[in-house]
Amino acid sequence: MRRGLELAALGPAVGDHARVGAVILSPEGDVLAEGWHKGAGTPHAEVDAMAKVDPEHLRGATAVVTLEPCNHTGRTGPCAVALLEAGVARVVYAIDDPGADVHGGADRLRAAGLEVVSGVLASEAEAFLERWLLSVRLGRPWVTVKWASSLDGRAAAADGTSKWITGAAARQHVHEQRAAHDAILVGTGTVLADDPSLTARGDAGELLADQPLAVVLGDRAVPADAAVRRHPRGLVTLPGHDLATSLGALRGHGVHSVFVEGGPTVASALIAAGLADEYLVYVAPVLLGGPRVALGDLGVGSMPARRRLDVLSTTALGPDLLVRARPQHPGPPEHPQHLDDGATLDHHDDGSTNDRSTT
Ligand code: AOF
Ligand code: ZN
Repeated sequence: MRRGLELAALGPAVGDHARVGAVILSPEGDVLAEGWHKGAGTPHAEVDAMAKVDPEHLRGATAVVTLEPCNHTGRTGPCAVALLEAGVARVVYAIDDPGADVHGGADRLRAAGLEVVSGVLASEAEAFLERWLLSVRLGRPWVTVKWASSLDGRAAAADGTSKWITGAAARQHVHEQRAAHDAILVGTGTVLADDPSLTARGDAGELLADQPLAVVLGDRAVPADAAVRRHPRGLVTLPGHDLATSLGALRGHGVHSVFVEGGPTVASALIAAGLADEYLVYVAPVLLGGPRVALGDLGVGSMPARRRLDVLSTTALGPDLLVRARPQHPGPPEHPQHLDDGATLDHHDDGSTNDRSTT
């Protein structure tokens, strides 16, 4: 299974597909073949692996797969049937397929008399596929919110200029993150103020191989001559005010992960709605002061309602610092509290309360 996860990682990191790996073993435990899924419309991992084995050697073999074999006819046929017809005796997989139309492969195989084992390296497989799994389970893409700010949390100087707060290393890191998501999203305010191209570029300004889809959120029109209209992957505009619905609409474009690059209005609205899954904050050793803060109102009226994050890593990028963090409690706040609530106590998951207002 560990090898299966390595194979899965050979598949494209972005795109409308799950990255899956498979290893076929003989009854004696020898590796007969390896396979992995290479992107939407190509053979699934177990079928890719089986195609490399002489059919007579598949009889009685074991298939080790990082995701439950599918049970549906999508862009390819059901893997459960392919395994059955090949005469495979045993299937070992890591995690269940969360897809409503796709799952059920394990039950089908068991019903046909195969030995089926699930849950092997499940937490590793879950972590490896976390963006795709969240997207299928919640019906909206994984959302990474990024901003760059001064040490005092400002995203621009008083006149609105923000080029550049962070240095070249941080900005290059941002471009790599753009390429590692299916889409890049900004609000119409950012399009009108900055005219961004929303492409992923290398050191010399060249386009990287993976380009995120450009997405603009908001009701104001994107000007006809806006740079984003010349985006190599094309532009999707999302009007309307229901953020979850707007994000959900991106699934129809094959988007499982979104990189949100501003501005403060869009980022704050997504965070306030509990729709931010990860934060990438690039902090520069400069002070800007003034009114142009990186985030606006999050509905945090008083300390008990503060959004707690876990820091996953801090990385020096030249003179700047990248903080990668995630919400401690994903989703919208259960009990939003405002200043006029008069509440001063923290509520913990275990039901206990204590005053932590000074921490
Ligand atoms: C597997 N093995 O290697 C992968 C699976 O449109 P399709 O036919 O490519 O089906 C896509 C769905 O199949 C995808 O959403 C996920 O649920 C599953 N992916 N299943 O048995 C694989 N990549
Ligand atoms: Zn399949």
